[in-house]
Amino acid sequence: MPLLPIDKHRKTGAKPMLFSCVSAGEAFRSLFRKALQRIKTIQLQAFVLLFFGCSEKSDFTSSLECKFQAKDLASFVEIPAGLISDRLGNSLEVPKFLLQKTEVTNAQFSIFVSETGYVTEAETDAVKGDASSGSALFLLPESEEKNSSGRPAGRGVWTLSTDATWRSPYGPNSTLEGLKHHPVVHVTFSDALAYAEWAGGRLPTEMEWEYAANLGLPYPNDQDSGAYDEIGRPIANTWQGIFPIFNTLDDRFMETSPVGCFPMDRNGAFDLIGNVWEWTSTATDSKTRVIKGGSFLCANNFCKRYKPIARQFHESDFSTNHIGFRLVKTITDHKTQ
Ligand SMILES: [Ca+2]
Ligand SMILES: [Ca+2]
Repeated sequence: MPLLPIDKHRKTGAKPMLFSCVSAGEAFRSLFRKALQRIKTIQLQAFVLLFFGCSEKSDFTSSLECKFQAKDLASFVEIPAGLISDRLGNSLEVPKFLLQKTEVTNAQFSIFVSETGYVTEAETDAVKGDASSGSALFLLPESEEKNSSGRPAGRGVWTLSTDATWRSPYGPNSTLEGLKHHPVVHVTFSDALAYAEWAGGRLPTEMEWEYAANLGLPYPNDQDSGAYDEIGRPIANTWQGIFPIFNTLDDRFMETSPVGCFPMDRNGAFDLIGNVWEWTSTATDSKTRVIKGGSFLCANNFCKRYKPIARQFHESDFSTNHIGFRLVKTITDHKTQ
């Protein structure tokens, strides 16, 4: 039996019928989530969710309305100077800098491409027809319906697709329709650098990103507080449920969400935590960079790397459908660069 009513709402705009563990109210959900997290095996978690925790739900939490406003696009917030501990435990001073409020969107990247003629690495690979090249695409678990793009559903696995590019984020025959304000994906580190140079910004260092994300947490001493509120409600786009088997969609979004749909952090920025991983300029070796923040695929049972302190290494020339980026700008006296 299919487990997921996949995101029909993306096409229709209608509120989705969700299978969600909230039927007895928020307090119950919090207790249920904690109990579920104590159950060690994925199979048993799935059994408990299916038979005790999930009910059909036609109305979604009204507190999670999209906060996106067009003026936030390409706008920045100032992050004050401060100290952070580096990986060796040394205190590192982070000068003040400007942080882009949102992840770079498809609309923004489209302007860059139209003005420069830039071709991303994934697109170049596709032209070459190299079977070993392409961009990584996560195939969603089987569902009753294919999503609006008609992309194939899988069993919650990764595949390599030469047809998955920033223009076709869901793979073959998909388009950017309805995704204008979603973060651009299928971009490599070089693609992000090219955009940054054109836009007059740069990519953050790992420490800058982590410092800003820590400052933005609702509770500075709680690394989970950027993803879930006090009673366990999602406040960032991650994966609720058992990854990669099914997603309860407590946060509404199976994949990327439009930027700014979750609460603003204490810096005035959006989606540092979750939605898409974000490239940083910090290299771990000649071929990899650090990415930060986790994505819509981060679940408590598998990946909790939505914590600001968490880090992931990723090949610089390899793109996926859950990695994007945002820009920062250096503040030098009264000038920015
Ligand atoms: Ca989600
Ligand atoms: Ca993010």
